[in-house]
Amino acid sequence: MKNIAPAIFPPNGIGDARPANQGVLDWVHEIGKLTKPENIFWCDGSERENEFLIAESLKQNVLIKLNERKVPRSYLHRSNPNDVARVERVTFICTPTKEGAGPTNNWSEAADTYSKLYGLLNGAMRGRTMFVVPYIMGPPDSPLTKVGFEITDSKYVVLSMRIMTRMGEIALKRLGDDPKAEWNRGVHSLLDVDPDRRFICHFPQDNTIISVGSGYGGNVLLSKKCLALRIGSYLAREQGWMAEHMLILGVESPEGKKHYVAAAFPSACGKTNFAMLIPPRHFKGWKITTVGDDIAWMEIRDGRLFAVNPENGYFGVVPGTSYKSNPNAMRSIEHDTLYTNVALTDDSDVWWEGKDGAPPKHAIDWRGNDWTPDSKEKAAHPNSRFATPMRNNPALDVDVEKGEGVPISAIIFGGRRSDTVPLVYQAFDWTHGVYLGATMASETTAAATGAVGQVRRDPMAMLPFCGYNIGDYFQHWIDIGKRLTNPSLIFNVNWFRKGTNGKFLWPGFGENMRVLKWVIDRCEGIGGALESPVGWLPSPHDLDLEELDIDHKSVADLLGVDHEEWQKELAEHKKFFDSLGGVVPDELEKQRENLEGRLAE
Ligand code: OXD
Ligand code: MN
Repeated sequence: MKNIAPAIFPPNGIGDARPANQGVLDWVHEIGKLTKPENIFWCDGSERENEFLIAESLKQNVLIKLNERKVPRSYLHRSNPNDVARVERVTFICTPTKEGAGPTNNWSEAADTYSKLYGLLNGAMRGRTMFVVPYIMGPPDSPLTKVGFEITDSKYVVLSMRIMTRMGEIALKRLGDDPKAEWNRGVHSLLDVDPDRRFICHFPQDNTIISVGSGYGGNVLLSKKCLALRIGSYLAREQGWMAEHMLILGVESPEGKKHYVAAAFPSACGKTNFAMLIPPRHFKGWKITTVGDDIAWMEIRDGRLFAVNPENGYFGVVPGTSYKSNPNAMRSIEHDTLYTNVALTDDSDVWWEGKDGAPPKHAIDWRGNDWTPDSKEKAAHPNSRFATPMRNNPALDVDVEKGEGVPISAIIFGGRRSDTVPLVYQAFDWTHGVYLGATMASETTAAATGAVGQVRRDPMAMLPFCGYNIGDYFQHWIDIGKRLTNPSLIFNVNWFRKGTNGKFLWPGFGENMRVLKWVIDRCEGIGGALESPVGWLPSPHDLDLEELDIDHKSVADLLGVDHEEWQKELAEHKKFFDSLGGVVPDELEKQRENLEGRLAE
């Protein structure tokens, strides 16, 4: 196998932070014996270690240094062109039985898969350095916080993990030396980045992840989708909490009254933009703050949901990000940022489609080829990414490190739908809200490989991330509701509805504040609404549309519930539930019948 990650040799004092926990030492020894690396590098997350790893990565062309004046302390990484997005086809939940993984996951039997993967890992790190990355997910003093270890042969992974998680000493401290303590085992090897030898496998019953053959973020930063969502959702059900694909934001009124909202949108549907929203001028004095942009871990306290963001950074989609679409994201990625697969300008700045200003006359595209505005290819890959520490975000919420989390007043589901689904509506109650989440659908994006723009059901935006049987996951949601005496209100939004001319009806971005304001009004018990077959709908007067350039017809179209479209939608709900082969809880089947009844009235 070609050695695409040659070993590095740290000076004394770097790479030797061996933990005291015997369970970890035994596991690292076992994986070392299997993968046969040149040496083992125990990461401590320090600045000195980071500088050393960056210097070595520059030497090995894993990173390109960007213009220090324009984007200080920032770097560009190019992944293999065959490896640019999450690959759901080769992502497996490896429970002992197929039923454990359920109808929506690829399943592969646990014991067989371990043997196959151990076969691939045998000698896989020869001539390479094996890095051991300790990290925690969650604020340091949260009861929800989990410890993970990722073994990897990729320097890019180590550098990214340092941004995306709280890495190093802090994890060793949290773990302590109890060999029976709970911690996640993650093994990653690039192998030779061959799509035919690429597998992302989860063993929830063993709290273990093995990912081989990829170097792309979502497949290899094992803290994120693999631990915080797939394994996390499994642990959450066992332990009575929730791990969700949700942003968390704070909304503060001019009077200083604050609510927190969690929102689940599928990948690349604007979670980062929503989490960093800047209200339009009309909403003077209102403030939006970010707790998280992708993942929420929630537990019940005093009959309410409280949420923490388990991550420490943002791994966001770059194209389309501009001072117009998301000024806070732009400020966040102006420095200390690790870019992947964007274009490089002649003065070592970064560029992507949708960035402010004119395109450069010449650049090097994401594959490393010359690019000009006349080129047919995109300069930046549509799924090119930034990894940036959350402390870079000017709108970071003050309570982001709070161990007990923030109370969630409202949960919002949403997807990309050109038709049928109104701009916003509210569920009648928690179980109806679970139905809205369970039947959510969205047009597919570039975040995963495969066709773009096809409507697929994506329950709670968790289709690619639920680590167990989706029927049990729905039931878990229903059961959580039964334990809540002060449940979050549940809403559905759709920023992407189009008019008959094929154009978006709603301006989106900062103007989404108008929808958020209605959500908050409903939480405060002051927002008006009309009862419709699909849920509580705002009338045009209930939304604050002042100083917005939008005509009556567009507003009516945005808020309309078209019976013919909804009959089709209902049939799709039934088709989806039926496709799950009998795992859908009766309470949700009943919700579907109720909707059918309301539409027939
Ligand atoms: C992500 C995704 O990277 O959902 O957040 O794909
Ligand atoms: Mn995501």
